Amino acid sequence: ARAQIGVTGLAVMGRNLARNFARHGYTVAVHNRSFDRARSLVAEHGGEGDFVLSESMADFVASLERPRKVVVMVKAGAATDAVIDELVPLLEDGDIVVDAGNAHFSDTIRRERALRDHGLHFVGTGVSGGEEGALNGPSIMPGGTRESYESLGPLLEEISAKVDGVPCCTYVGPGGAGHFVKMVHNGIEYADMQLIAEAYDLLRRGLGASAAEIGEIFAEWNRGDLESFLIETTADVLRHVDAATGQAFVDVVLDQAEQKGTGRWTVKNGLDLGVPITGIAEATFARALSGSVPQRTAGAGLPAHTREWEVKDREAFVEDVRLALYASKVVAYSQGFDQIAAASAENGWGIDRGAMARIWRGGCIIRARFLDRITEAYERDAGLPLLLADPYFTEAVAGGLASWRRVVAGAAGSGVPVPAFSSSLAYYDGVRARRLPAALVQAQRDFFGAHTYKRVDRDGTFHTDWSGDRTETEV
Ligand code: NBP
Repeated sequence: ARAQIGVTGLAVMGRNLARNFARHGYTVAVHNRSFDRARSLVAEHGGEGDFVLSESMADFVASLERPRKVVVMVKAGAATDAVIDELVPLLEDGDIVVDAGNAHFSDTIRRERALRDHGLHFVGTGVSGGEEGALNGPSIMPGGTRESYESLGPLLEEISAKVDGVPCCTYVGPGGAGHFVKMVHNGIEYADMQLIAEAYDLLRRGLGASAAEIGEIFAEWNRGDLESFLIETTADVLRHVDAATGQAFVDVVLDQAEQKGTGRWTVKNGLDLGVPITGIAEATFARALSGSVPQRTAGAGLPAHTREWEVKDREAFVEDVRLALYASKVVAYSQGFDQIAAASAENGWGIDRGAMARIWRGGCIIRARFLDRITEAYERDAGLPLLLADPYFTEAVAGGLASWRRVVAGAAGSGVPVPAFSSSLAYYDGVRARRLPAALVQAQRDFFGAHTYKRVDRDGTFHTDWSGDRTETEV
């Protein structure tokens, strides 16, 4: 046994993770169900480091130093269970199985319990950054036992992305915590992308600007608070010209966004936890609307009753959109971090939200300058109930409020759909309201369902006899 780490599942992701380990000087055992993939990895990249090639799972396991560390990087779902079932009888007490695929956290909770009964550590790990990240440094979100992190963590930190020399990998929490955080990361990514798309649409319709011109605006934005991978790639995509037609590339792409499902998972979980993640939900539904072809066909040409968007000062308008984008983005992140806090409390995961923002600064799709500000906010107050209430963010959003309101009102008046911008503003106004019309909703619930209500002026739970003499009783 001489390999320090093993990777089984050598499609794009596993292959690149294995190469990443090898390039960092580790001896890497490699295995794949169909041997060809394993053989070609070593044939093509064997020179990058020290690989131990095995055809059978038994040889692969035997080639690993103890405690064995096996990274499973196969298709999420049944394939992961199949590989685990094959691995378990070959492993020994204290060995570590790392599922680096995109598992749903509930599967991870189930698998972690099952492997614990076998004396094994199961580490459900979020890995973000796609192919490129896997090879050159992803953001890594490992769950499982703290004990497993002691031997596994240093290897994962070594191959992760680094920002200011700090690894984009840290222990997240027990059980399904790692995959949960990865799920919310993806949900936030949905929100971020939708907000950027809305900003683009506003600029396009408000200014009548070309895609390339808007690309320049995004490139400029990338030099300020909005600096991020997604803004940078947006600038790049918008300036790209389609070779076949000579048109702006974005103009020849069909306007129907697809999804692999992690946004949906995040929204479902938000509903289960009762956490209003409206930014992520609007983004997920916006993709669904874009793909609702029969509805869009039937709806095209519905009356609009809009007015022309008169942009008098081009620069001021661009700045309004920028500030509205930033404020909406803060709301989406604030909501996502609430979701992490709620799940962490419910499952006893003890997740440090500031550390999550820190490990998202590099390697992953939502990497951004402003994540530093989030880490700082949770360092000031680890139990912060609302990111928007951190002094830095309160001030940052306040500075853009007038712009945000102008943009959302202007969009409504001229008929530009901005579900994520407007719902973020509605959330902001809701969360800062001292009194909400929920009082009426609760009164109605008591009226027709005898669901009772509480009063603002005294303790207790009450019901009014609505169908009788309307006397109030304490229940
Ligand atoms: P795929 O998701 O396409 O899975 C292909 C791999 O799964 C191959 O190695 C294949 O073996 C193996 N496999 C299958 Br399918 N069924 C199997 C079974 N019953 N037993 C053993 N092996 C089986 O690979 P990927 O795109 O590299 O992604 C790997 C994981 O990483 C997924 O969970 C994915 O969601 C996640 N992820 C992907 C990205 C990305 O950007 N692609 C990013 C982050 C996370 P074979 O070669 O013998 O068919």
